[in-house]
Amino acid sequence: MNEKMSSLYDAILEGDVAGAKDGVQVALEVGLEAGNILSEGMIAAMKEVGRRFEEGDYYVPEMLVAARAMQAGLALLKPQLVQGDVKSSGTVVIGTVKGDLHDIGKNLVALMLEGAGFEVKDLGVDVAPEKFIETITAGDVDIVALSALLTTTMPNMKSAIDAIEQAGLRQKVKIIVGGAPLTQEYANQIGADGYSADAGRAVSLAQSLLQRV
Ligand code: B1M
Repeated sequence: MNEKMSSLYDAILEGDVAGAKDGVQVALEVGLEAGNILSEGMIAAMKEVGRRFEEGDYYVPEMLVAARAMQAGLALLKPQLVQGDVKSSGTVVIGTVKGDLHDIGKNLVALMLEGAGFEVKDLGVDVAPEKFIETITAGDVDIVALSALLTTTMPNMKSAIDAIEQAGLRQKVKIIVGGAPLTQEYANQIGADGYSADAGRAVSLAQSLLQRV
């Protein structure tokens, strides 16, 4: 790994907010590409954090400070990530499903969608099905994007989809799902219209579902 990238990676791993900001700044200054900084320097570090947590080397507080450092770095990278000339239109309501507090991936998806021209209503984390229904009912929503990071909260995606169906709103919106434990097969099983493994692909998925590519 590039030396600049590796100090960014280490800063996130250590939960060093100032180091993560410096790391992003320096990586951009030396001309590294924003997408690479994100995937190799930052997302890779969060994967390592997860691995260390699984091994029992890290605990929740370490995950939390790493997440803070990641978010601080992301804020600096945001202007570079959202550059692009493809502009779409449409409104996406996004949220991490009930019971789940992970928001970094969801925030990235929201950021990329905004960068591609979508209007994004971000409902945050731990979002109950009723909140999605309320938002769809209140306005013009084209796409509902659901995020889940825990195997225990994945079923809450199905609950949200079922509730939208029961409220008679299913035909009004496309529903897309994503998050580390998800698969295309699971998305099919729960009746989603699409699945994407990462934020970039969430944009092309949204565009293709609205046929605005
Ligand atoms: Co948690 N956590 N966590 N955690 N955490 C995981 C997910 C875990 C895999 C760690 C591990 O064991 N290896 C594990 C889940 C295991 C499982 O379910 N099988 C886990 C656990 C167990 C827990 C707790 C239960 C721990 C505890 O309390 N004992 C607890 C649960 C709290 C809750 O939610 N109720 C918990 C808490 C936390 C923190 C709060 C400390 C913190 C989150 C802080 C925050 O988000 N603000 C945290 C963190 C940081 C992680 C890891 C280390 C990193 C997650 C992350 O931000 N990744 C994570 C380990 C891992 O993922 N390997 C872990 C970076 C991010 C960019 O990737 O979110 O995958 P990701 O998003 C990607 C794609 O998935 C996709 O695009 C994104 C960008 O490319 N995507 C979508 C995501 N959402 C999408 C939606 C779409 C499309 C694509 O819409 C269509």
